[in-house]
Amino acid sequence: MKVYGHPGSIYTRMVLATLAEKGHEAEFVLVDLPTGAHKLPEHLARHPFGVVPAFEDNDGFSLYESQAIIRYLDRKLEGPSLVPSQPRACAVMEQSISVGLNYFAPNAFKVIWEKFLKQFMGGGVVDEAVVMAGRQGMEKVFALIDPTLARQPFLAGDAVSLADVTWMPFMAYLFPAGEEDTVARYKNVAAWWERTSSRPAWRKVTGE
Ligand SMILES: N[C@@H](CCC(=O)N[C@@H](CS)C(=O)NCC(=O)O)C(=O)O
Repeated sequence: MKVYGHPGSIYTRMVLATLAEKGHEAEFVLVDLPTGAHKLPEHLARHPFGVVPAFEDNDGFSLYESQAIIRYLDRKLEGPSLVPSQPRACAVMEQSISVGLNYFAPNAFKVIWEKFLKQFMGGGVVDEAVVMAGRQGMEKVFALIDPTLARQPFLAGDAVSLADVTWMPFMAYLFPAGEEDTVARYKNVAAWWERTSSRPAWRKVTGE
């Protein structure tokens, strides 16, 4: 199996975290985002929208889009299931993934971009209005999930799932972006982050 991506890429990390939680490895093929390798014909053949990650199984079966890849890996590989088997629990996981991708991620990314990534991509002054808007949107989501995380250790219940795998790569960049105080205001979110980010699987993803 091959994963085409970049080790710092949020969406690539969802795939790497899934593999690590399942206890599997894949060949990692670097697509060097800073040099624009993702826009070359070679990569466009793997991903028509020219982003990472892309995936190829041993028999040549290929996929793009992280959500499709992580579901495929979960179903195909042996190891702990990352999708609850009961219909309601599974729907709750999907709801959490959807909240993560549609309401948390765009807001978190505004803050991550302004306060962390922008400096590596040609600089420019931090737009405080964008940071404020992003932080506000993010806090609305944290306020929603904090009581849930008081009752259960992981986003979808008692076990780590694809929901945690989807949220974690965004969460991780809030810290180099200097948002630890924002996270700390939601003590159950902070405890969840401590719990999930100290897992060997996540440490493997970040190379710690
Ligand atoms: N919907 C895609 C999003 C992938 C994505 O946005 N990847 C980023 C890296 S985290 C990327 O390749 N960005 C390069 C670009 O947009 O030019 C997925 O879930 O896989």
